[in-house]
Amino acid sequence: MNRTLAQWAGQARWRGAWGWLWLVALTGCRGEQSMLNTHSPTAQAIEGLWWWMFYGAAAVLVVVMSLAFYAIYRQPERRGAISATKFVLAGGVLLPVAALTPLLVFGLGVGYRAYLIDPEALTVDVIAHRFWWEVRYPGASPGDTLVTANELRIPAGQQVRVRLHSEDVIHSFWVPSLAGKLDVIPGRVNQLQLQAQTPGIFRGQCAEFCGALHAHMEFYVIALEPEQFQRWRQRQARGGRAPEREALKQGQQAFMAQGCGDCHRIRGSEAQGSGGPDLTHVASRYSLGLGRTGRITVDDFENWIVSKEHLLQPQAEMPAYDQLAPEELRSIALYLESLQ
Ligand code: HEC
Ligand SMILES: [Cu+2]
Repeated sequence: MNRTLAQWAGQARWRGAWGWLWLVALTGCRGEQSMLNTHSPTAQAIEGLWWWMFYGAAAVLVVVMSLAFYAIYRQPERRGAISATKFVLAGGVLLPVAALTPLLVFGLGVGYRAYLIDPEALTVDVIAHRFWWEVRYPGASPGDTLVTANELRIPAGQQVRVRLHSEDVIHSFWVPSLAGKLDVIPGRVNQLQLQAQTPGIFRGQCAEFCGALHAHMEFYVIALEPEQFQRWRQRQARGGRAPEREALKQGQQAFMAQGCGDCHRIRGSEAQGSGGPDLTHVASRYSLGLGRTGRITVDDFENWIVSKEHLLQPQAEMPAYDQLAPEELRSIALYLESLQ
C-alpha cells in the first residue's frame, strides 16, 4: 500500500461525490410529496404499476446493453447471424407488443378503479385560480357552504369526491401520496377520488404550468380522525371572530381602509370581497403562501402582505403592500392572526 496522498484524496473525493449523488437521488423517495410514499389504495396501485415499469425497463436495458456488448466484442466470424427480417419482427414488433400489452391492461385497471367514487362520499369543490386553490365544502343550502383556501381537510379512512373547477387556465391537481394526477380544465368538472388511510399531512402541487407563480401553487391535504374533522368543520362554519381588544379593532379598520376587504371575505364582518381567498379562519390554516407551514405567526402575515413576490409577478393578483406604515402593517397582521 504505497499510494500517494494525492491519489488517496482523489479517490476519497470520488467516493464523496457518489455518496452525495445517492443521497440526492434518495431524497426523491420519501417525504410528504412522493408517489413512492403512498397512503391510499389508489396511490398504492399506481406505485405498484410504477415498480413494474421500473423493473421492466431495467430488464429491457440489460437485454439491449448485452446485445450491444455482444455486437462490439464478439469476433465477427463467431457472431451468430440473424436475418434482418427476423430481427425487425422480433425486436420491433413482438417485443414491444409483449411488453406493452400487459402494461396497458394493468394500467387501464388501475385507472378505472382510481375514479370509482362511493356515491355517499363527502364532496369537496376545488377551484383552481392563478395562483391559489379555493376549497369549498357544499352545505345543505348555499349559505352553509364552507370556504377555505390552499388546504383540504378530509376525514381519514373515507373516500372523498373532489370536483375540480378552473376559472382561468388549465391547472392540474396532484397529491402523489394519495391519488393520481388530474387536469383541471376551464368549463369542465373533473372528478377525483381522494382517500387517506391514516391521518397525516400530504403535500400537493399544481402540475400543469399555468403562469409565472405556478411553482407556488402548492396545497396540503390534511387527513384527520373523523371526529376531529367534524369538530374542525363546525369551527370553520362559524363567522370570523369580532375583534375585542383595541389593537385588533385598529387592525380591522386598517384592513378595510387598505382595500383588503375588496378582495377578501371575512364572514361576519364588512369584508365581503371575492377575488381572493376567504380569510374568515385564515390563522387556523396549516400553510400560508411562500412556503410557510405549521403554526402561522404574526410575522408570517407581515411577510406575506409586503411580499415583493406579488409585485414582481404581473400575473399575481394581490398587490404588494410595501409602503404600509410599520404600525399599520403590524396591526393588520395582528388582526389576521386573531382569526383562528
Ligand atoms: C386585488 C385583490 C386583493 C387585494 C386588494 C388584497 N388581496 Fe390578499 N390575496 C389576493 C389573492 C388573489 C390571494 C391569493 C394569492 C396566492 O395565494 O398566491 C391573496 C392572498 C392573501 C393571503 C393568504 C391567504 C391564504 O390562504 O394563503 C392573505 C393573508 C392576504 N391575501 C391578505 C391580504 C391583506 C391583509 C390585504 C390588504 C393589505 C390584501 N390581502 C389585499 C387578492 C387580494
Ligand atoms: Cu400551475
